Amino acid sequence: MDSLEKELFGSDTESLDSRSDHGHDRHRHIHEDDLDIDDLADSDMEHENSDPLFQSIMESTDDNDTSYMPLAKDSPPQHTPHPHIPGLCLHTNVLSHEDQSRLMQSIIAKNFFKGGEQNQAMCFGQRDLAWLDWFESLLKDSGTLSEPFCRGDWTRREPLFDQSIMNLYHPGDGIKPHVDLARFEDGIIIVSLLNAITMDFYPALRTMTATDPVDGGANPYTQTSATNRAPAHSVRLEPGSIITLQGPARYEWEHGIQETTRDLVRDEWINRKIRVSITLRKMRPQAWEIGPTAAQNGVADRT
Ligand SMILES: O=C(O)CCC(=O)C(=O)O
Repeated sequence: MDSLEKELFGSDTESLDSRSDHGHDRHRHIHEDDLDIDDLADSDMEHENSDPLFQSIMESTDDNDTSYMPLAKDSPPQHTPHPHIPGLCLHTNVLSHEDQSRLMQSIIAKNFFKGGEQNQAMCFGQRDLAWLDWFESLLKDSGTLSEPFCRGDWTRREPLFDQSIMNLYHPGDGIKPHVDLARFEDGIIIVSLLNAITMDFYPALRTMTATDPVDGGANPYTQTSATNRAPAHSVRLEPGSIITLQGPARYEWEHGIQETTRDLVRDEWINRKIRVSITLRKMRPQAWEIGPTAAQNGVADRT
C-alpha cells in the first residue's frame, strides 16, 4: 500500500468492542424498545440466551482490549473514495453502537446462523428484508449514498435492495475472492458489524459488465481464484462501517477475505474476533426467472 492509501484505508483503530461506551445519538431511527448489545445478555428473547452465537458474541467482547480506540461520541460519518479502485468508497462511522446492536439483535432473533451452526444466510425479496427497512433511511441520512461517493441512478432505485447475505466470520474464516454475480445490479453495499477485518482487492481474472447474461453460469471466481495471488489493495473494515461498490469496483475487481486469525494493520498484527457482515444488493429483473434457489448457487465460497 502506498502512504496515501495507508493513510486512508490502513487503520490502527481496531475492534469496536461492543462493551465499550462509544454509542452516540447521531441517528434517530432507533425505537425505544431497542436493546443495547450489553442488554441482550439479560433479555429473554427466544434465541438469545441459549444461542451459542449470542454467547460467543458476548465472549468475544474484551474489556481489556487496549487496541480499540473508541470513536468520538459525535464523530460524523466519513466517506472516503478509494484512491486506486474507482467506484469503491469506504464509509466509516456510519452505524452507531446502537445501530449495530439493533441489526445484531434482529440477526439473532431471526436465528439466521442457526445458533452458529451455519455461517451464511440469505434473504430474497423485499418482504424478507422488511427487518432492514429502517436501515435505508440511515444510509440516506448519513450521506452514504450521496454524490460524489455514489454516482448514478442506483441510489434512487426502488426498491433499493431486495437481496441480502449475512456472513458470520470466526477468527480463521474467510471468503474467496470473487466478483458478485451478474444477476445482481450495479450498486452493492457491505455493512460490517462487531469487529474489524481486512478485505483484499484483486484485479478481476474475468471482468464482468452490467449487461452480461444474468445466469452467467457457475461462478468462475470460486475456482480460478483459489490460486495464491497477492492482493493489489487492502481495506480495513471497521465495525459500523460500510463499503459501496459500483462500476469498476463492482465489475472489474474481486474482493475477498483471507482465511487467517490475524491481520497486519500498519505493521501490527491484530487478532481477529467474531465479525458479522450484511451484503445488500438488488436482483436484475430477469434474475427472478432463475429463482432464488438457483440464485444461491455460485455465491462466493465461504470457508
Ligand atoms: O463479508 C464480507 O464483508 C464480504 C461478503 C461478500 O463479499 C459476499 O457475501 O459476497
